[in-house]
Amino acid sequence: MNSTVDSVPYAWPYDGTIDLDRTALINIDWQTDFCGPGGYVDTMGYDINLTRTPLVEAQNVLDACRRAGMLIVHTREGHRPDLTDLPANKRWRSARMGAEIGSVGPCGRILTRGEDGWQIVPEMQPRDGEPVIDKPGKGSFYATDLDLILRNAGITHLIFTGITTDVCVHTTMREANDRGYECLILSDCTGATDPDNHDAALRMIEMQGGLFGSHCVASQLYSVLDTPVQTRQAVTA
Ligand code: C5J
Repeated sequence: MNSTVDSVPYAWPYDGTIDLDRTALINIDWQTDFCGPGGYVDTMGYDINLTRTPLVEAQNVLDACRRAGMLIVHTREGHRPDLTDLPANKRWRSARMGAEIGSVGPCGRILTRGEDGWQIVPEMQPRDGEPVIDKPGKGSFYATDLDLILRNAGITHLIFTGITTDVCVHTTMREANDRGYECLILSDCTGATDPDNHDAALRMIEMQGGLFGSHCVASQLYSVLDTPVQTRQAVTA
């Protein structure tokens, strides 16, 4: 079994050997609002196949990490039903896109806790015991107890799947990096509403010797987890 992942711009992790007891898988915002028909991203007019396609490999990674016994954490972006945690500028910008947060769309109130669109899609459903972090912002550390949960569990290394690459995944990776977590993003388990932004987000990570960590495709991780990987059919919207 390999002890490091063949990733860009350096073999991950920086400290030489993966310790699965200190490594968590973080699944960012696999919600209908970001990858399902009638959700927030769809209502804004973006192509949800871009955010839905990486679901297949993300599921494979989730299975493999569960079998490896790793801590699995899920996040959800969304706001309180009374919208008291929704900044006025975020609301205004969403309204400009015809998808005002808190207004009623095909999947219930957009990006609002408890609504259908806010739910994590069935493919990535959390299991009992896996922490779910509700966040009002793009970053998963801001205004949440994620850091406390990770530190209490002895976690020092993070592996990311999720959507979108350039927004919530990147923001969370940056927040984690500043807190000293060693981060790896799985490039085929993330997607953006613009393919160029996805590519650019990965390129940014490569700067300065690995600005926020490293990235690779999921198949590079499997040799480290050393568990059989299930193959799934592609998911289309
Ligand atoms: C966005 C996210 N793009 N989960 N949220 O608004 O990336």
